[in-house]
Amino acid sequence: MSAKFQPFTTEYEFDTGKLNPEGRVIVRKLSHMKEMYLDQKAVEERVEEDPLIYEVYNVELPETMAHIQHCTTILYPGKIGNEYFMTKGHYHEILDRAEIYFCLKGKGQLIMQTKEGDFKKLEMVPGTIAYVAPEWAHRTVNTGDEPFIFFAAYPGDAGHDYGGIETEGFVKLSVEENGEQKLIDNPRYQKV
Ligand code: S6P
Ligand code: ZN
Repeated sequence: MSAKFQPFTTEYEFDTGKLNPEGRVIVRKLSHMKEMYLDQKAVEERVEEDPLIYEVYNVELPETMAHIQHCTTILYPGKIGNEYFMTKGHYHEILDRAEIYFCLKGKGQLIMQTKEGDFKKLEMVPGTIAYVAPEWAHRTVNTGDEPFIFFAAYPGDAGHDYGGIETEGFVKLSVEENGEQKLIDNPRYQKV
């Protein structure tokens, strides 16, 4: 048999959004991202319960440019204070690596920003394919009342840079006000 990396398939489970085999699973609860929500009083009230915010099911592949990483994210519905459940968000460690998101279930937003402070929001519903262009940090937000599930594919060597986002946050926050979804300026955002 050839020494080449062998082709293979992974099964997407339509009812749960998980992969089979599950691969490398990342589980993020509120306690893993406490500082990222604006309303720190609401965080303190919920942190003992420690709600599950999202899970990522990653097909395991070498982290080299030759490969295409792919995974599903299941982002659960809920809010901390009036801020919707969201992913941490990141730049790619190699900044100019792009990514494709394909929404499979539920509804949400893909919010993005550049290091220069540009901001962009895309609405995602089942069937939406979103292109995260090179150099844009990306975070997803569940604005619905069921799990928001999407598939992602990106270059194998992209890596994840959470550092900047953890300290500066995103330009805008996605919140519910009087039963309506709104984007508000993030008072903690500081352009680096
Ligand atoms: C990876 C891709 C997604 C996210 C996942 C969780 O480049 O963008 O798979 O990793 O949605 O988000 P985060 O910001 O916690 O990695
Ligand atoms: Zn990414």
